[in-house]
Amino acid sequence: MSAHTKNLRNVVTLGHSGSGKTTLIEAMLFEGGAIKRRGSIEGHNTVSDNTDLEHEREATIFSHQMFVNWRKNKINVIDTPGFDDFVGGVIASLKVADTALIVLNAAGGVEVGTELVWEYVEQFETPAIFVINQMDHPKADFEATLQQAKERFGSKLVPLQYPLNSGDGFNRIVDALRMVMYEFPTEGGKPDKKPIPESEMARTVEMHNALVEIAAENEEGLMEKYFEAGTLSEEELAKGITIALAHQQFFPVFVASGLKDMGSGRIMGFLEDIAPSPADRPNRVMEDGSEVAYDPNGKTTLFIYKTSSEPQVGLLSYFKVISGTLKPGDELVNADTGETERIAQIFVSEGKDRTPVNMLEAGDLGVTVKLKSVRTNHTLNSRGTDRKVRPMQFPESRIRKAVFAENTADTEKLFAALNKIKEEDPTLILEIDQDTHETVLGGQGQLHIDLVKYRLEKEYGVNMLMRNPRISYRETITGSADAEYRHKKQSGGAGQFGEIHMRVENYDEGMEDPKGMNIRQKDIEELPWGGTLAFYWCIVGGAIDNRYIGAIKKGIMQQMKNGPLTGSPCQNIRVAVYDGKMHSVDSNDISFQLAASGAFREAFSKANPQLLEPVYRVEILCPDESTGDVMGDLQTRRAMISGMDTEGHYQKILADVPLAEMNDYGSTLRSITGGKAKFLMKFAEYQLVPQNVQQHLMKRHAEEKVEA
Ligand SMILES: Nc1nc2c(ncn2[C@@H]2O[C@H](COP(=O)(O)OP(=O)(O)OP(=O)(O)O)[C@@H](O)[C@H]2O)c(=O)[nH]1
Ligand SMILES: [Mg+2]
Repeated sequence: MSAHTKNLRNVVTLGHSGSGKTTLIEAMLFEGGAIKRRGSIEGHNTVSDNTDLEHEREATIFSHQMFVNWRKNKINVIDTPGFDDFVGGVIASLKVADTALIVLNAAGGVEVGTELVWEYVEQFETPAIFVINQMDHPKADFEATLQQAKERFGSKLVPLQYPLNSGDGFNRIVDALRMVMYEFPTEGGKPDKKPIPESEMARTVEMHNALVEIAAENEEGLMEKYFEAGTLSEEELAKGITIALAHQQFFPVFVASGLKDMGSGRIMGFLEDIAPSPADRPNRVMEDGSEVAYDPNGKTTLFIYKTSSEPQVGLLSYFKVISGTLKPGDELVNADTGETERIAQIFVSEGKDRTPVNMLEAGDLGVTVKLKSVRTNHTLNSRGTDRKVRPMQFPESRIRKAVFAENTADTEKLFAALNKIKEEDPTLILEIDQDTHETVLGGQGQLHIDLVKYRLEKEYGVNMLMRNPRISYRETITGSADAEYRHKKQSGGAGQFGEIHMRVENYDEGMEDPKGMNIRQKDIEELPWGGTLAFYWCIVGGAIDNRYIGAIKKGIMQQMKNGPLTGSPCQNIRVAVYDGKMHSVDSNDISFQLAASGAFREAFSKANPQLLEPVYRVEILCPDESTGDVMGDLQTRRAMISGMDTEGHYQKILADVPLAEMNDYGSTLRSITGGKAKFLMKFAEYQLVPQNVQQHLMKRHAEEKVEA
């Protein structure tokens, strides 16, 4: 259960939902002897999909860590959800995997889920192996799937195998690396190795030669030998393609049927012979740029890639040993919190089950319990080591809902439960919007949010309601205006007096200083809600004492927090205070604060105030045939299309879309493309709101003010 670094293979399965990842892993575990009988998706008894939620949906929702021994090697396998709403599991798994196993459905070709995971594989620079799976499916089409994959992923995709038959009777695979034909018994499992039929020889030799060329191209010494001898030995061939795979110069394509248990043994053999161990991967680059090798004799460092909680057990922390050899009882320091953690027990994970082990070498994956301060993305080090693994970045929310408890009395319970669920799921965001004061839950899609709601009810007994959240608008001005404002109060006791003359203008970074003013002080301030206040103090002849600057700025800021149009924060404004009056007895901070507020309000209102709305950069990937529908829908959302790119049979559309128009976009996109499109969104900037929308929002604000 423990293995040396060089005997480890860390594999992540990736691919469109339903391509057969979980089923294929089940076959691998069975062939490697990790399980005595193969479970199935419909039987709700696979090692990977082991939660009630997954049984109910018959799909993977969480990433799951398992392992299987294959000859001398330990293959750690992480299964990931193909459903895009759970992309967090894909990112976390790729972070610790050394090889990606990309599963394609031979009956479906390159589906959009595969497109998206490919982008992550490229980002992480993970060596990748493709499997054209479900060859037993009546509609399986190896050639068409391979063709699509080549068109999309490029010429580095090279088949190592092809099927001799497909559909119901599928049982024969020709292997061009080993130059053999595998013939499977009807029940699958261990194939007979047979000579390649004469009629297939020419094709297989051609494929074999293509592999020899890849090997030769990727190692200088081999190229010379290849030229001299016209071929390479088996060993040289293996060495060459090992290098090519490790450097993402070669993506081999395998053939399999996970359901019929055909082909998984050969894939594991390839993982053993050719795929990189952690020791063969480039050094890990830490946050400070330093490099750490997967060295079992180095100082111990762990990286936490996932946490989850289990009733009775508490928090489980899943990790990769980045360096050193971890043993039970080790004391490690959390580089993110400074807390010392004692690792009482270490386990290897087998889906739902765990087995304690007495050591894990660098590169291995494991799980531990009861750590106090540990969260996803944390690094733990042996004392005296100061490493921090670069944290994973997760995509921004693609759906946002204002949430509240059905019974107000449950509010505290709801948020405590949400915080717990969020701890296990870094793609879930829970925040109180500073402007709208709503509690907003952000996630990756409707299903993601629905599952949270479901868990709250089932596991925590609390009902959550949701609605589309209010948008945080901003206010600015497009013109320039002056105002003079006097604050004066003389009833009873001490009086108050302050008078301010100011000019407000729109502020643009890098603009020239205001003309005709005597600038005495200039403060460019980043506002807590985004944007800038450029404050110019241009008082001459001591009309207002310098000691009131603080109070005056405070007055301006108070007004800016609560803009005159809709009560939204103001931004990108330049204020020049150039004149005023003070009184030797009655002037004080509060007088000038109020005068500044008043002057700002007046000037702002005269300077052509405008509402700004958050605009998101949306990246959509959709099949060619749906492009028209997707564009048509975008037009109804006030979108500005900024780019289009062809990627295989897909179009990548870039558009800037106001957040107010993005409600439930995921569901709409799914319905207009039959679930064949994906999208990402990221805040871009605040932009002016069209006049009609501004009028509507101001009216709504005025009505709400009256109601309040
Ligand atoms: N005919 C056939 N069906 C398969 C094969 N592999 C999986 N299936 C079926 O396809 C469905 C989905 O299989 P899964 O293994 O759950 O696919 P997955 O890729 O793990 O799906 P997600 O977890 O949603 O990403 C199930 O009904 C399987 O029985 C195969 O090789 N041949
Ligand atoms: Mg699955």
